[in-house]
Amino acid sequence: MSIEIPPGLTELLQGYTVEVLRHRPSDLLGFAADYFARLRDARDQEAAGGGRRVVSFDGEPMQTESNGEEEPDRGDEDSDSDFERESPVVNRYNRRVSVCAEAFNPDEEEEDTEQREQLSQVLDAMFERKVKPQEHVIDQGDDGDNFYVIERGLYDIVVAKDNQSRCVGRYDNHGSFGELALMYNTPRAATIVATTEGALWGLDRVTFRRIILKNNAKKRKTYELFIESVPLLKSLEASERMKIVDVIGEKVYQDGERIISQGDKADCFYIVESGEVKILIKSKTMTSKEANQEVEIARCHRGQYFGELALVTNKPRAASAYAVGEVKCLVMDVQAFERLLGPCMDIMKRNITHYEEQLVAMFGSSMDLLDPGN
Ligand code: 1OR
Ligand code: 1OR
Repeated sequence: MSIEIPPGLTELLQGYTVEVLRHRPSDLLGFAADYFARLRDARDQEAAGGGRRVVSFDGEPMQTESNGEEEPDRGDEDSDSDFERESPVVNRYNRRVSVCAEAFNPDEEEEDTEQREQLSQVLDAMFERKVKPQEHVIDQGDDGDNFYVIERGLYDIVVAKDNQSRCVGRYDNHGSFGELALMYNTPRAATIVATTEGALWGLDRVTFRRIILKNNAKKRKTYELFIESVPLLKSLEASERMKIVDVIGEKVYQDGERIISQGDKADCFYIVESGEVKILIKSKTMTSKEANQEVEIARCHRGQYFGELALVTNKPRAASAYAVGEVKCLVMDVQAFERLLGPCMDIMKRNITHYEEQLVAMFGSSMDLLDPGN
């Protein structure tokens, strides 16, 4: 999601913040009201062609756009009386506040440049493909030519086994497919059929391999040790864990950010890489006043997983998940979850039974978390 920051906002807030840090007023709100009122007065005065004060909030001299002259320093110490007397200067030429305290890191810079280059290579190579209902985008058993990202449309995933074709899943207007044959040099593992009119973005095999395989190698280095340490994944073979590394993505959440919303449709599974995630639930059995209040029911830490319940039961999310502090999660889509985590299903189901026991203990037996009505 991108949010457009109005021009001037950063400078405005920076200016205010700096003055607060300088004066450390006890009444923040009063200080803010006064500061911004003075700022506005000064602006209006300037607009009316009046002389501009060239002193900062605390009386320090500074350059202005119009005259470049400095007012003599009156030697005043910082004090709230300055704050009362002086108008803040309204211009973008205020003393610059350093906003970037981070040290310059040439490795990161290089990586950024590389990522931008890769992205532009991918964008250059991508082509649009329109599809009609019943069109096969991929046929199981074929050699892999392209990888596809869904722009829109519904697509069934059909797998033939023992002479029987079975629809094992579906993409609903987002996601991507066709990576397996290209990554592992294997025949197409499934047939993908459009069930509506749709549009896809394709990427050719050569570009896909050049970029994705390189990134996969990097991902293996980054996540291999962590993935080996995740208790849920202990029962997998080393090669199966590697495939998990190939498909995972990383998402970062800020303190308080919602990761999962109770009642939403589910399409991915999470493993906590760092930070803490709290799980909150709204009980429907409570009175209407209380019904919207969330109760914390669990916390997940590094190496623990969440978001499996809705995928296993094929129901909406049973609870909400929020970041506590900054959180990094590894995320896997439902198709990869079903394809790769089959061997861990018993462990997850056993833990789901524990949720039910807890639920009964917390809310009484009248509420069934796994009932779709809830
Ligand atoms: P591909 O290049 O093999 C078919 O071409 C694509 O279907 C495949 O890459 C995946 O992107 C996508 N098993 C195999 N392939 C799947 C599956 C899948 N789901 C999506 N694809 N599943 C296991 C079926 C036994 C998961 C079903 C939800
Ligand atoms: P999900 O896909 O339903 C919310 O999305 C996630 O919260 C859920 O998967 C679980 O991974 C996670 N009851 C239900 N969901 C829980 C629970 C839980 N704990 C974690 N999640 N209980 C807590 C048991 C200690 C029982 C409810 C009182």
